[in-house]
Amino acid sequence: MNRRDVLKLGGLALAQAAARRSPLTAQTDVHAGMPMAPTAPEGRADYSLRIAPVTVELDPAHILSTIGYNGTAPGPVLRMKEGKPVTVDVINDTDTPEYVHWHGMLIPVEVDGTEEEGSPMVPPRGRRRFELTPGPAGSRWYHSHAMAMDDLHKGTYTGQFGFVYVDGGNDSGHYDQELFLAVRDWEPFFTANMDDDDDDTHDGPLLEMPAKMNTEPDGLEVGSMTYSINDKALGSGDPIRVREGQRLLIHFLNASAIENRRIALAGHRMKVIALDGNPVPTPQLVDSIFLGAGERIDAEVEMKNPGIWVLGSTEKPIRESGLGVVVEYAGQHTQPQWVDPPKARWDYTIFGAASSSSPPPQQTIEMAFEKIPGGMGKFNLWLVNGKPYPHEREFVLEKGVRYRLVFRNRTDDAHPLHLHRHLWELAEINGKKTTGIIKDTVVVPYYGRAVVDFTANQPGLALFHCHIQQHMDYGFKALFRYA
Ligand SMILES: [Cu+2]
Repeated sequence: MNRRDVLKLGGLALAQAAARRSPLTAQTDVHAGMPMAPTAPEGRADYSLRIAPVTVELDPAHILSTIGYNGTAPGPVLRMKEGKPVTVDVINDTDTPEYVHWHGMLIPVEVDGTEEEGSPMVPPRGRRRFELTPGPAGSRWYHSHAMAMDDLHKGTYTGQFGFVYVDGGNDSGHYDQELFLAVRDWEPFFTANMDDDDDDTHDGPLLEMPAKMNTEPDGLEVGSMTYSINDKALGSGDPIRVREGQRLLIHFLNASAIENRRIALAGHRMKVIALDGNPVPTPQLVDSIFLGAGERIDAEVEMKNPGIWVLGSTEKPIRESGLGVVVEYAGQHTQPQWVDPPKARWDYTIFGAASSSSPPPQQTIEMAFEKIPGGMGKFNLWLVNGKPYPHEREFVLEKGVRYRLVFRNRTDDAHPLHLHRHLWELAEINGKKTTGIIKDTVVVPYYGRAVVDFTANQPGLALFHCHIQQHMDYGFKALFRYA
């Protein structure tokens, strides 16, 4: 038993005790009166997803048991046509209720797949048919939206994730290869001394640093033992085989429940063309990309540096624990090479437009985030505007109004914030203005500020939350509703 195992076991017992004391485990019942989809569908659906235990062989030394879709983790890449309605059967071969969320789609609460919004669950050992109209076009993804709390075998800690690519009919298609690469952490464990790998988000002013810091000791957080891209650890499985002169389109997804990540392809620069599946106004070549949990990036890569290279995490210990894949040019026989990319801070605003074509916001909603340190053996709690979930009637939208959300991050972590069933436009990151970047998730830098605008055009409940599962489960969420 190594040190990490000890931490894992000790932390688990302590964490379970903490969870029993947490007032946030109690859920409000929002199911009353919700329309339910038929549970015994007739005929074949366009897609079916079977939720069941799977084995994932990251490499011969790391064979994991988790829950996946259709016998694999990640699940299949689902391709759908924008605006063409589809049916999806979800079959739940587990003993707990499940929710399949379609991240980045503009769809009604009945199919959005969250307990908080009142979407119908897929019952244990049961099934449910969903009907949805995919959109907008671009790289979306599907994943479990079950609460996990202190159970590291539930929700996004499991292998229940996969890409869904919505074809808008105008993809250029001038690529020699199209790859879907999901970045993952595995074997989560509770830890009291978390390395903050995700704090590499800015060197700007710490606009939201509190004058008086809370110096209480932090509670337990979640770390990981092993990592992968899709279902393989670096060096295991097939390399990505390329030829000189090819152009690749890579769809990246950070499907981690736990961490934001920086990724690079040694020997190459990548041209970012879309963020969260939405084309950016100004594509840019970068040495590395930064993906908050839940975010996607589409990048073009020109293969013009023959060799055998590593595409993976820029952090050596993470890469060496599996987060990477070998990219091999035809006819090369060297060892895979890694080269650290130049240090650069991630800056969304370089992909923005020079001038705005959006209407100005009519109303502003302030959202300040705080962490209440849990102390030894317990979990931290997260507050939005000083209060825990559910913020019953705090965030009420009027249909048709354009809102500005001001995110004030008064914590020492970078949080990937996500609003369901809506897309927002980045307006400001740490005081730096931008326009034209459409996203569904944004990383608000530690002690920093992000400002986004969106038009309230999706009536129904909409869940807002941090995409780090533990943060969401312990208070970092709020429900938006329409008047
Ligand atoms: Cu968070």
